[in-house]
Amino acid sequence: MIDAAGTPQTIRLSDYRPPAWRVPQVALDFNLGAESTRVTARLTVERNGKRSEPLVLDGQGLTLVSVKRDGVALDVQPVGETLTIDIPGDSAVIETVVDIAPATNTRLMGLYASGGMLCTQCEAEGFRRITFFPDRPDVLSVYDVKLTADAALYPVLLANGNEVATGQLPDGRHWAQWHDPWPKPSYLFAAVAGNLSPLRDTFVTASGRTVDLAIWVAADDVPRCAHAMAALKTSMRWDEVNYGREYDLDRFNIVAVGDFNFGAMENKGLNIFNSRYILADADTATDADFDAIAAVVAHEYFHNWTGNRITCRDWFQLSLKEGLTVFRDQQFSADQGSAAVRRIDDVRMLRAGQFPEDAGPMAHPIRPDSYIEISNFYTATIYNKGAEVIRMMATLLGPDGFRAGTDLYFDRHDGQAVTTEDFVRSMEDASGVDLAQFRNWYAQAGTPHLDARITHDAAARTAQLHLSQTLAPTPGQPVKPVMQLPLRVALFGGTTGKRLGDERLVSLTEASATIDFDNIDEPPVASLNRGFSAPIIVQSDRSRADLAFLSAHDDDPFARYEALQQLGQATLLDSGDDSDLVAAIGATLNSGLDAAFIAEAVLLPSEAMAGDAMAVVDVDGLHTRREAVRRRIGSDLNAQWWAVYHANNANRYELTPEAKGRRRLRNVALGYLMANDDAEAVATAFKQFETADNMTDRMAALNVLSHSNAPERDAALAAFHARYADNALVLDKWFSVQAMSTRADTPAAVAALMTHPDFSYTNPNRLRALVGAYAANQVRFNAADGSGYRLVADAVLAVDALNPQAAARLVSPLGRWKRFDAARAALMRAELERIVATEGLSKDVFEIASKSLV
Ligand code: 0A1
Ligand code: ZN
Repeated sequence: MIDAAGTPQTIRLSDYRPPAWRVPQVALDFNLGAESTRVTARLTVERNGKRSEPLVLDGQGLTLVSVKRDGVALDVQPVGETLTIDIPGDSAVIETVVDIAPATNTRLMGLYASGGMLCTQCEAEGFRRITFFPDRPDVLSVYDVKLTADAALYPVLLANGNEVATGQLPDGRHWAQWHDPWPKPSYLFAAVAGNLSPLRDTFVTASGRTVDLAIWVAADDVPRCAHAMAALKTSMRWDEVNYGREYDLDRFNIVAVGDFNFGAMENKGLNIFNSRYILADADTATDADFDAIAAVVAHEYFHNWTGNRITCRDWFQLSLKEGLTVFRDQQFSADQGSAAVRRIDDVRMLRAGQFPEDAGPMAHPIRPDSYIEISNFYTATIYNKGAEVIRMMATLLGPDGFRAGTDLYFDRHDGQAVTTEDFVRSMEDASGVDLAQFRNWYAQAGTPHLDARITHDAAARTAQLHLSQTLAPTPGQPVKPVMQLPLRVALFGGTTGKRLGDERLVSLTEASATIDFDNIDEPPVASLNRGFSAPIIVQSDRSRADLAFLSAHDDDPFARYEALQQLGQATLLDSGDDSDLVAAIGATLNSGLDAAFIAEAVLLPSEAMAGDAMAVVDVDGLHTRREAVRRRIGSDLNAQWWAVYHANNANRYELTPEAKGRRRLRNVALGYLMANDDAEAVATAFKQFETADNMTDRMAALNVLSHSNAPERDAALAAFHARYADNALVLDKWFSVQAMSTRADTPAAVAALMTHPDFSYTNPNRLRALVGAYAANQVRFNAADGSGYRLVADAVLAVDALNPQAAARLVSPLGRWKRFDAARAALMRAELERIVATEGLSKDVFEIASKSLV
């Protein structure tokens, strides 16, 4: 809502009130056309208790044709974005008729056109762009939906639930009628019309019901759906086994679309996906793409219970469904391959995406107190930190306690729209564990810091672990409470390398505490926050030698990885000798551990990660230093890297965890071999590029070449573009690899790519592939002349007029100005000010840009 002065209004959790009217039944009739669609909605409304307000319906961009109350025409008009209807009694049937224009809907919210089909996106507040409705998640309705469309243009007509009737009309149009028996909020409504072909399969549930599964795509893409289908079936079984949750409709449909603002959407019985999370084969998708597809398919499927059967009372509770569902998809992925490597990936994502958010101007708790535009709160905090909070509860309750907690949550709240508090109370009631202090995790923003020191009393044979925690102020939260931190810790003998006693779960509930260990006969080295048991930043007095020691001896794979990463981080931040790091990497290469693990461990922290640990990011110094360390690792261990490269060459392509791990390690080796840009390495990379039988190896070769000055670089880029000119998802990779190049000419190259015929402001994937990737290229986006900032701000303004959600996502890199030197900070602020001063700005962009200037 925009007030009279034109300032967007803040929505507050403290203002929540239950709806005045309920809508138990909805009948929607769509007369579909790309240019114009007529939507007739019949809402059965009932007064909620003694509430006296009129019925207030949300509507945005709708052309109102008529309104009836109990069959009688009313003379009412919308005011701003609401339509108010007086109802004398306690119930009524309200019928509205509106016209909408899918073809010109560039926001991709509501009903829109993509690649010749019509599809919907309603979360969070898109349903109001389809029809007048109380568009809030605590209004649950049973939907009957009739779709009528041209049979040649749109032979397939899909909506939520089960298909109940179909028919042909004499004018070449046809129709389908769908019924969803499960009451749902409007944000889970979906409809699709298109010329689509299915990949079909079936799944028999634990209680013996057969579910018809279908993934709908363009006919040519059907062969690329097999991996997604396999992931769907694995997810359905996994949720039965691990959470006792069975699917609850006769059909499960997935549709892939090329233009989509996010990753995918869990609409009841009709998931709609960004095609990048469905389509894959060896020639066009990397191993990482395959893994992401399985994770997103699982995520959306798991929402059927955590999100759909039990939904959110209001949008402040978003992490109720998202944090829990991310945790569930992380557990699922961990079960499909190496759990340790998945944990490393999850933590890397949290540190790269969420920690900076928690340290910046948009920092918010996983249950925010206020927002201007809810679309801006689909964040790494709500999703990934939300998942860490669930994980900590699982750690504190133990597997049986946690399962009892989720069982109780499903029993107690099935069919309801609830709060994060309801979830925590189920956990407490089922397990008897007191989570009073733990609830701070829902209300507090910011990443706790933990300081850990160890002392040893040789005479008494004891050790003491001294822990203290702090949480810095965040916007609107100057004073922070003490947090409860579940810490898995163990001690290792510095002489024998053996673990001293069992791992312990320490629950730190005070600002500081000392933990005593008995029977400690040798100087101990502490393994801290094992498995990343709490989403915090640990500072310790462990020496470089201690870290090298743990990188060789720790028996927790995450902690072992972490030790080498911290040694790498220390090396990037100091200018001193790095031979201990080189030796530790060499030892890890020889450790005999799983290839996928080694590949992650031996990589240096990114420039962004190292920058986050500095008081002021030294953009150029850090890049120079990191490149020097990489060259040293590449040359000192040259023979080992070549050996790894050759030893991990596969005869033929396979998609097993082992084969993926070997590809990963081999390509990490190639990266180190290329660090010195020597001719043999360049020739090897180019040969790999040309002869690879899969996208992982081809893309890895293109990636290492992209940073190089060798002529093979341009040849490879040209060949790649020619080969994949017809495949939008692969062309996205072609844009990204250039935007992420560390070459000094990247700013100019990105500026040129913005005018490439294949670039488009309207496709969110393409926009993210070029502009989003560039903004994550620390050394080149932060070019000292401010050209990177200007380019991104120009893109924000160009996109805002078309798609505010996509534009808003590009603003946050500029909001990090406090982390940079005064000259860069001034340049970034100037761009933010230019954005905020632009007339007609969306509230999406306004919220992030204005908060970033504070
Ligand atoms: N609930 C989806 C995320 C999502 C949110 C908004 C969207 O449209 C703008 C689309 C998807 C999920 O968690 O996957
Ligand atoms: Zn989700």
